[in-house]
Amino acid sequence: MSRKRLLSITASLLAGVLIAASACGGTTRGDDEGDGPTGTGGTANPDAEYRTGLSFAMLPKQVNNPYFEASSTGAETVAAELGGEYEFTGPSDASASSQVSYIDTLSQQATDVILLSANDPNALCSSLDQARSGGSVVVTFDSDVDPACRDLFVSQVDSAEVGLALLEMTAEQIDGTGEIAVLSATANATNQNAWIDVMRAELESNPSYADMELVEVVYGDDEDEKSFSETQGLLQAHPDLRAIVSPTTVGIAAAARYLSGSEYQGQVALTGLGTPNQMREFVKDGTVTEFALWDPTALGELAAYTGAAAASGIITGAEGEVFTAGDLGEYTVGADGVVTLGPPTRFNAENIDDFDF
Ligand code: RAM
Repeated sequence: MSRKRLLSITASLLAGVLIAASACGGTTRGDDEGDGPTGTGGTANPDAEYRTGLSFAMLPKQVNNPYFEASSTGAETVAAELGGEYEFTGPSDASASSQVSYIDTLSQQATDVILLSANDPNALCSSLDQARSGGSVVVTFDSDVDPACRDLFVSQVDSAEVGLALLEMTAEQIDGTGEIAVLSATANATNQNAWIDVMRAELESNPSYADMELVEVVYGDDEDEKSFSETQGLLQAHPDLRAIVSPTTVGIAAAARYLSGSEYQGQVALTGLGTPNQMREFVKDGTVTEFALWDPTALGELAAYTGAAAASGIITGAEGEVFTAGDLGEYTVGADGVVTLGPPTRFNAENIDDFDF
């Protein structure tokens, strides 16, 4: 029996007990702040208060990435608002094996809420299982694991929407014709792979893209230097390349730097997902016309609120549960424990100066 199924049976059995307890004047989970981590799996109490004093840790794909630093700022603000403790910790390379020991340490520290952007959908599962059985709530954000290995996933934008936006921007910049290539992050990244799958499916099925061909996907591993040299490699291998799509903030910034100093500037289009602060100079010098992203700070905030809501018993991760994430407003848990932030924003010469992240 899957863990989810077991939890939902346990939840139904507990429901009767809890209803009886509250009829007798029992307290909400939000009242007993002194408790250790609770994990999810009980019955949601939408009227419970957020617990204070929770310990939060954000474990990104890798540190030293402005995207995750922005998410961390958001999560830290929420932890402070809720009177909790906060830690940002993780490896300098975006690999799953490097993330394992960080999860194990957080598990030993009995961290209440672990916010994780995963470098692999399956490789972290046994460490995550251990953390959860010790009482930690595990919320993935940005890049998910197998849903059985976490409590909830805070998704930036629906994957299909990201894949479609990437193709749409590409088609607009090359008049829907010619060879395109993808410069991705790591080969196992759940988020980038989901977006690339959507792009491939759409290229095959949508007649508007019949004249565009995806000739290669390369991996810069979310490392600046590797992404830079993979860009060079793509341009050398495909003399007819019209566009590079890089669905990673590290990749697109490195590719832009390469293009801006090369003969390909203005000849080969570059689009994808980037932070306005890293991309501003390349929009201004004409290397890049348009790219997109969501607000990574708000993503970190929503992840922290989601984890706190689960650790406070406000939600359990079941579809349809509703909670309020501070000023971000009300969110509803979707299928498979997914909470979605919202649509991406496109950045170009007209609006890039309005953003600072
Ligand atoms: C990089 C990471 C992250 C991704 C963004 C768009 O910072 O790969 O996971 O969501 O790019």
